[in-house]
Amino acid sequence: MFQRIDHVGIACHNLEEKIEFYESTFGLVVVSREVNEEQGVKEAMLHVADGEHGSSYVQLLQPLHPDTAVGKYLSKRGEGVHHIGYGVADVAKAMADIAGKGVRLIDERPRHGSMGASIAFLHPKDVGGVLTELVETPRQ
Ligand code: V0V
Ligand code: CO
Repeated sequence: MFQRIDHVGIACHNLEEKIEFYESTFGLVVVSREVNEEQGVKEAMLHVADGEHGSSYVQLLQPLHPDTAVGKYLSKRGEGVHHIGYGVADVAKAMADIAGKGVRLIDERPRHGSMGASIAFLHPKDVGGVLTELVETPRQ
């Protein structure tokens, strides 16, 4: 069902500082920056690797407001890994298949994600405490 790890989402207080850290420490390169009002985040994608089934990234996330998914996470748990995004060929099909196995979907329909992707989240309480995102990248 999963083709690759598309990205690891990391919550932070200061996006610019974290980008600078990842660039200078690991040599990663920012390939996209977006504000996503619906998700309540300002985010940057840093390219890690390319593979047969697509690319993988680190996604740095700064909340737009305290009362957002990432804002609440930061106040409860502090900075760190927030979610894992898996690449899928067909997000709607993956959502239906996974829901059929009894895992709660946070999203009833796919949402707009970074770099034109269609995304959907699975509830962390049904995935062993891991917020899990399905990512369908746009066709080239
Ligand atoms: C919350 N919980 C988590 C969690 N966030 N557990 C693991 N990982 C996380 N990231 C736990 C939290 O500790 C609570 O457990 C429980 O879930 C309820 O949390 P809450 O603080 O009361 O918050 P809720 O219920 O209002 O919201 C939690 C959910 C929310 C997961 C439903 O964060 C959500 O809808 N997330 C999906 C959207 C999102 O994260 N967007 C930002 C990334 P206890 O304390 O009760 O045990 S946007 C993105 O990735 C984009 C755009 C992209 O990739 O392109
Ligand atoms: Co994400």
